[in-house]
Amino acid sequence: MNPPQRKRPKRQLDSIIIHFDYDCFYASVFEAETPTLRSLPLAVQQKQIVVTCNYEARRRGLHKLQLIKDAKRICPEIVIVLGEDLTRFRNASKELYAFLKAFSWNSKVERLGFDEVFMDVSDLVEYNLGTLNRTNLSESFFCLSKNDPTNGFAFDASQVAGHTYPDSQDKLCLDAEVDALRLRLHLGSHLAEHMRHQLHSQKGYTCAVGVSTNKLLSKLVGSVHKPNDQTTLLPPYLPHPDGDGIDNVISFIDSHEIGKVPGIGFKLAKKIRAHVLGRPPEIDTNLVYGETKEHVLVADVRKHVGMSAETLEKLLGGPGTPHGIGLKIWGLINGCDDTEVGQAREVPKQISIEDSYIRLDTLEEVTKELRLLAVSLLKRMHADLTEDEEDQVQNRLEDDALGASATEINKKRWLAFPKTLRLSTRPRPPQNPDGSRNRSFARISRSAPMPNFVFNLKESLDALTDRLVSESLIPLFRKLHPEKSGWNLSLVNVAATNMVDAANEKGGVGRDISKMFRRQDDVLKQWKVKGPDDLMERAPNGNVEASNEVATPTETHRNGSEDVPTRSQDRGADGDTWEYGEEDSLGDSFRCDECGASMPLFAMAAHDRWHFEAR
Ligand code: TTP
Ligand code: MG
Repeated sequence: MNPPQRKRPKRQLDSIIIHFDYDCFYASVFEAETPTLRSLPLAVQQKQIVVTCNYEARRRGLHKLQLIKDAKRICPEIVIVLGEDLTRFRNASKELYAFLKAFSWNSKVERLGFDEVFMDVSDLVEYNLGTLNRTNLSESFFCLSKNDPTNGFAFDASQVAGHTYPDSQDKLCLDAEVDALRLRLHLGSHLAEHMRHQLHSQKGYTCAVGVSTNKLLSKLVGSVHKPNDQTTLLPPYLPHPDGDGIDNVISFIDSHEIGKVPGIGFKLAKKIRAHVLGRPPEIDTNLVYGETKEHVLVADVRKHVGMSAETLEKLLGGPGTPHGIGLKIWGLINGCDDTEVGQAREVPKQISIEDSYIRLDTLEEVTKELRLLAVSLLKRMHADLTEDEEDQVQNRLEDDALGASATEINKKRWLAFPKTLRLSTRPRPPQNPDGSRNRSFARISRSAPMPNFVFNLKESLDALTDRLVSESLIPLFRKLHPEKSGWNLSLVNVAATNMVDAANEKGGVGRDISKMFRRQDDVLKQWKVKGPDDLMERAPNGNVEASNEVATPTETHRNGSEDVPTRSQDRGADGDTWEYGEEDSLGDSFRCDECGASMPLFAMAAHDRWHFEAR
């Protein structure tokens, strides 16, 4: 028997989770815009890198994160499109997310990066389980709407839709007592298939889909059959009481390299591998994504002498890692993940815009760049945080009651107010005596209350930008870099954070623009600051952050870009732990100092190696 500390964590088996991963996402966005591209080998370029390519190109030997010059050599007929501007990907991601979300009853639909979505469909499955005719499972009907019993599709509940792990397609024996979990997974798989087909026929996108009982397993199992396919992890999910303790979850997860487990990032995997091997593993420099030559499988880790949550805590815990990391990782390598699928949000948690620079070291240049970033930020705030007025008449009535002219009413209204403006920079470390320079991803930041004037929809963008730069961003910059010169920045980021839904504002103030301007001073009064110096303190991670009522402790490390949830780590992220819902800890895009290519942090190590090899 296992010693008590090796006890396997308990698995929660109540939920049915579907994970969607759009196939070659950036390339698909271009294909959706221009369908004739579908039959051609297509690569999306950012600086000198193929960030992704379609399957036609992959058939001809191209792959993600390849140098453009190699791609051209291998496939001279390759069609290359530029993917530096993320707007079209962001928009497509939002559109597809909205499409999938429309199927949800409980709104537990969470985006991860631009191209992955988790859905908790437990309620839909449970409802349909209740209406099944157990004596005739093969002629079932899956109802998609509680209000309309005809809205749905016919399906065979005795079978799984798509592939399974393990690879068996036995029909459920109708006479035998039907395993309840298996039946729920069947239903989940049919719903997944239906949604996949709808996504394809109505939006033109294909994806790889996984169905299981938690986020970890659904994501992992979804990548078993790629592209344009789906896989369901079949029960048993618990070991047979008299058996050897191996169930499908364990046998599935055991075969993965430790660094491929979502939530076990590059650094954690490195430590675990070294612990299990008793030495650092050999790195294969020819492999992309920082893979190792020697694979350390989950099974090797799980069965390693003395392995337990406590051992992992001792090994991985310490400054920079959250408390309970051992238990969390022990859970993951046993197939347990109790992270909830996040509730759908109407508005992003934050909006941030950034750019990176080979050299940025004068105030004049900084001012110019801040202006460009401020324009983008304001445009994004308008695009993402405002909506068209639907109820003009109602507003007019209210407006008249307040004694204002109806003509003042703007056609847009704010959905949410970011209450904090944050400026972050990444100073370039000084040169070493040998002329080399250490790579640093450390950002420093300062925050201040978002000035009220930015919410004025009647003011011109130019005027708002000027004020934002001169009244807020430059002062923040001076606080961040008090020295007149001597700094050299490789990145500048401006962000609107601390989002408060307008609908949650007292009395729904924010839903009505005309009232908002009359009351905004009241609404935002609590965020007013007496003197910026009062606000600053050193955050635990060494960053300088604002600490007014606005800032929450977690914000000190929430520097990052986009309203994009965390990127997946399954390609060897360079981060530590992966919290599914935690935005932007890995969602940042980083730019290579050498060629300026922009990429997620996880691609940096591989990218560096390419430079090394290309020299
Ligand atoms: P991925 O999911 O890694 O790739 P993909 O969706 O293109 O391909 P697959 O079918 O294998 O899932 O990344 C999603 C998008 O992120 C991808 O389309 C392009 C972008 N991306 C970058 O911008 N830089 C990178 O380094 C990588 C790996 C991806
Ligand atoms: Mg993908």
